[in-house]
Amino acid sequence: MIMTEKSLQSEIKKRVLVLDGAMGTMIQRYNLREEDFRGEMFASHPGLLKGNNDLLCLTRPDVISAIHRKYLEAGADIIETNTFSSTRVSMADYGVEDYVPQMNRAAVRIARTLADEYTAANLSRPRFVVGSVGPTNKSCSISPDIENPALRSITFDELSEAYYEQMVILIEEGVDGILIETIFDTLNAKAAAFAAERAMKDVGRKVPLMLSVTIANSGGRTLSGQTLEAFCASVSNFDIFSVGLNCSFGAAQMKPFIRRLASIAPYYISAYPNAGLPDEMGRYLQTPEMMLEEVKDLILGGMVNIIGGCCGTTDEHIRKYSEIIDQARPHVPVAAPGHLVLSGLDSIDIVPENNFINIGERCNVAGSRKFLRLIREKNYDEALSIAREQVESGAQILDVNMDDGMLEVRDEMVNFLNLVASDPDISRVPVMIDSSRWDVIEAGLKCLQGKSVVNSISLKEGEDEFVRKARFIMDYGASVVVMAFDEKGQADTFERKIEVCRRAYDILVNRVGMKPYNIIFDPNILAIGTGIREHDSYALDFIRAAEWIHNNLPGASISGGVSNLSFSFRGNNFIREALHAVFLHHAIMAGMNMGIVNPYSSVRYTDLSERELSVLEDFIFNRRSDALADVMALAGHEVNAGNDSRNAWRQLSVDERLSYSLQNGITDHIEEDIKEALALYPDPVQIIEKPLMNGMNIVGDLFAKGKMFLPQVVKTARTMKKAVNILQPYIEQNRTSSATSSGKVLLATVKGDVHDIGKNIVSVVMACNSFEIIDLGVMVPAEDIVRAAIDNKVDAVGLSGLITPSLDEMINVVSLMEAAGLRIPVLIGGATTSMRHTAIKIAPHYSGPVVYVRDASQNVPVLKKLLDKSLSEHFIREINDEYLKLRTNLADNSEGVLSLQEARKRKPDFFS
Ligand code: THG
Repeated sequence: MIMTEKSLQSEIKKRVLVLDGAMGTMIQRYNLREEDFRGEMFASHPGLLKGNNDLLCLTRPDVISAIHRKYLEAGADIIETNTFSSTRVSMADYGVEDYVPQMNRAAVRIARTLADEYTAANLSRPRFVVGSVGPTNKSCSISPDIENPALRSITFDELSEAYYEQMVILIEEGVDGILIETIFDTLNAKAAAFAAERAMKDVGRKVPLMLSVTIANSGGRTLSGQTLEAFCASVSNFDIFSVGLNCSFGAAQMKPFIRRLASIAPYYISAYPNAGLPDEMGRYLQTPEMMLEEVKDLILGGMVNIIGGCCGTTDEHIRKYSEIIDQARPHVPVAAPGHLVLSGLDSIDIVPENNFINIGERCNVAGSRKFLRLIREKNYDEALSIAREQVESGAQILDVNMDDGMLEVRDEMVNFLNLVASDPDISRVPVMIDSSRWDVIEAGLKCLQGKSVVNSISLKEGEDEFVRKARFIMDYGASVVVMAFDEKGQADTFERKIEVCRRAYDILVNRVGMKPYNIIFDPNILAIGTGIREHDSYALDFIRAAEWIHNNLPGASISGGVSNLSFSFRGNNFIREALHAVFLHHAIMAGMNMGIVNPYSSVRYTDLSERELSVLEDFIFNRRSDALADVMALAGHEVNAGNDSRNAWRQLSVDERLSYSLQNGITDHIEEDIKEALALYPDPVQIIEKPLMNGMNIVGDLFAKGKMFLPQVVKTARTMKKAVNILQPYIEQNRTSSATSSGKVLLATVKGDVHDIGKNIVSVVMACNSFEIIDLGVMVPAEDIVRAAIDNKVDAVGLSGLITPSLDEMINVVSLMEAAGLRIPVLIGGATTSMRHTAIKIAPHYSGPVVYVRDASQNVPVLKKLLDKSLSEHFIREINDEYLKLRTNLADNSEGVLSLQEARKRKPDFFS
């Protein structure tokens, strides 16, 4: 193996490097058949292997090698190994997971040989190989089941283990970098980056770590809902070489996001856009000339260091870049932020000198009787409402604590954090994992895609334990609350507090290598007014310690549990809140910049009278021994809870309220509102079809415009589900004896696609109209759909898909239905589907009716017409005429799809 002395690190300083284009687009051009994918190696492998592009490294290495060569010939400085899906997790779909090591090994060798050949031919122009690592088909932070938002199809550890297996081989075989790409879920990316760092350490060879995110819509968030700022905060612990964007957009649409990323991310910047936006057929039509026009700005504008191509790009596209690459101005990475940035879905800057940060204290089983009761009763909906209300009331971070002897603490933590993650109104803020149990903290860190806070560690069990935990927290990219505790116990006096904090700071910064801004000191807020004389100076000692830390331990934050201060005044909320307000006023002036607080507190410092202030300040500063008595005398004030504008929408009409709940995913009032609506609508189905669908349609529009992001949409769908569940008994009652089935319908999201929100709504609406629904779920292979359609003797099949590859898969499904002799109607729906694509690409492969359905509300009328003998003939003729018109407008319908005749020939064995 030729080892180029020149490394990615040194070359990138000199020029903008060209990354290759898409592998998939190029493979398609070979029109490979099932036999090509199988080769001799998998000749007798059960199940289809066509489409498993990575397998070609083993079965058609000549094809992969030829494609790499084309890109190198076209001027690519960096080629990617054909290993995007070469993990155990993704390969399990095809039953070839045990070949993962072999596949990765072969893939690197093919690419390495070629890159070295080109390097040897021109030593001044070294070529590099980066190991491609995709997101897999599973998500660590998005639930696969709409009814169970806490469910995950894979855990952080499982995924990270699978990545590790792949990466060890990539690194051993000599890649020049690891490219974690098409990141749609930051927790998946963290699992990958974590595995990469471990693999580099174990193999003993460090290579640049490159990340590339894919943005889900024009709102500029990832599919899992994070902003680019939030993403950068989440991965800031890793030693990253470059970060960038790929897929999802053409260069023109990508540009503003690249500019934003380049202005915040302290790394080299990469961009590899698609060949424009896909058309209704899912095709990328930008010619190399057109693409160059759009990419020009990125290359010449000083915005990137690495430029390449994603879906739809070929060697011709990449070749075009070389025309202008010599004039390129490489991006100069910005400086890393010198302060703490935490994130949930959004990011939050924590600058000790700036604003005070409120941390909500109420999701704590030890700090709220109500929260404890809800968790004990497993009433998670209402427990989540507590989280949501705190965020609405101004909590910027959420403290979550499940430490209770009667609870399965770790399970409850994981479950609750997963629930929080599925609610975008809550998960936009970072989480503070609060537990005295280390295993709970470890488990919690593996659930959160954002940059979180661990609460807490201390020197209680000595330095070794402290260092071990601190290292772990650093590896997982969190910041940490350090309590002023040591081997001798809790630091209660000023002197003890600063002694412990100084020592902890020294160990963390100088020995562990933690950035000072990741440290949040908590010098213990302890209760005053207990009647014990030694306690009287606790507030003052905290304030003095805060001032000392602020002046002597630069960069660190200072926090504390504010409500502890007033434990002695339990039962008198006015005194408690007034005491907190005055204490915070002074502590913040001294340097405290965060606090675990009750966000509902309504007493403000400025609301207090002079008399109240002087009494409370005397008490807090321990100025006179009789202050406590005066504080007690302040009792009797009424706290004005204040009915804020948050609930103004409750004044609207019941239709508007239902629609509002739907749009905002609020389930709290659904039950009462539906009860009210039932009195107004004679037929309960109409409540679904009118106010609820109305809300859903608004959601659909906002999503399409990029004004809502996926987790929000999932939440609204969940609300719909809940509403429908409440209505179900009324609907059934209403139907009584006339409850004959309108027909049996099979629904499925096709293979390769995990989206099911639309399908679930369709299912609900159809079920409400007396259709019997068999829902096969998501990622359903064509064979399973056909088999289930036959076994269940269904009257129609509905296929759903959100992403572009689903379009091809739908063709595959109807072809297989044709081969199996089925002629029942097929409904086509989902975000990327269109009437044109249905008419031109899908319908020709099936002799039965194939009907494009625009939205969820259309399925029932369409299906009623299709299944009604007196209407169907006319309706089908109408549709066929329309489709024929569309087809004759576009002669080209031959590329890469099976003809009807071919489809009939393709009878898989299980039909016989
Ligand atoms: N430092 C750090 N973490 C902490 C604390 C701290 N976590 C827990 C706690 N202390 C901070 N959280 C709370 C939460 C609630 C209350 C006090 C501190 C509280 N609860 C009411 C009570 O007990 O009277 C409960 C009333 C009810 O049941 O609703 O006061 O110091 N790092």
